[in-house]
Amino acid sequence: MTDDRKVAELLRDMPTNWNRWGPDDEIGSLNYLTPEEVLRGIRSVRQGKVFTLGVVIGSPTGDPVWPGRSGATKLMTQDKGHYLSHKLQAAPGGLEYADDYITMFLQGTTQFDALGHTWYDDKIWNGYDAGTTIGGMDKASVLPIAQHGVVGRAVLLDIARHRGKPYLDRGETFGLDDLLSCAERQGVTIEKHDILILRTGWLKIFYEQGPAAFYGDSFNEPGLAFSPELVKWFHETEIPVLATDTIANETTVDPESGALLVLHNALMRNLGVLFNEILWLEDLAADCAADGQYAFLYAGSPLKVYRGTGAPVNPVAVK
Ligand code: UVW
Repeated sequence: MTDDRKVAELLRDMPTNWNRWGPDDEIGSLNYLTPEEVLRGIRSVRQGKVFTLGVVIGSPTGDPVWPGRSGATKLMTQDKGHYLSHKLQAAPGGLEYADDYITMFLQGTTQFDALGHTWYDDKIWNGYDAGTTIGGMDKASVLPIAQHGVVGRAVLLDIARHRGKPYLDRGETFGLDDLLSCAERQGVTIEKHDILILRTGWLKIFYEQGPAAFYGDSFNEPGLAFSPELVKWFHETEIPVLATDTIANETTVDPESGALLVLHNALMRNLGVLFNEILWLEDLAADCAADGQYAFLYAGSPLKVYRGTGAPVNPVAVK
């Protein structure tokens, strides 16, 4: 079998949600998050504690990004120096101001992938032709997700803590059994339509040990690994969103087949599950371990980028 057939073969008998919400759908499993589901999320709020889950953009530390992308560049177009060195006149009343701009990969920070972001067999989410991605995504871009907003009950599964380590190792994988045993140990029930947030601890390596330790000789993130049972469970549990503290939400290379990012296709392309990536989960996870509350309200929406393949977000968790 040629390499480019591997994913198609692996996923041949796997479920899809194509056409479940009609031939024009562009938000996939976000359809599960109805007003009733938002209220279910609100009912999970117990203490009023707020956690923001976005990473800092454009700091001197740099930004953790998928290989081939680069971190944000942030530049001042005007600051105090302009008034000092160019003898600019302050506006009437004494006003001076600072301005800046940023160039960045739209997926170069905490972000949502558009549903059409990855594909195989020339078809993206809902069966749209992959040609619709040329020159900007005509179909299943990040914009419809941004217009809808993402709000619901979320459950954090702290896989690293469950395995008794500060972070998972390079390429370390876990599967459905681990999700279920972790939930049981944490005393939390994963309910239908829950937003699933998985902590591996992996992002800490970038910030605590630096990019060289994070990328290593060959980039291979830890994370969920494909199995038919896992995909069927996502389908049956009708999970709308998968969020993690890794760049790609799944182990980079599937250990069984050697294929790249299989779950991007099995879950995102085929089931319409939204991928929210590169979350900062350390503070939230420490708090959940301390008070035992692993279910909470999640609210986030990517920026409204026209025809974008993804867009930054700073999600908020309210416990
Ligand atoms: C790729 O774009 C390959 O991955 P991600 O969705 O994690 O950004």
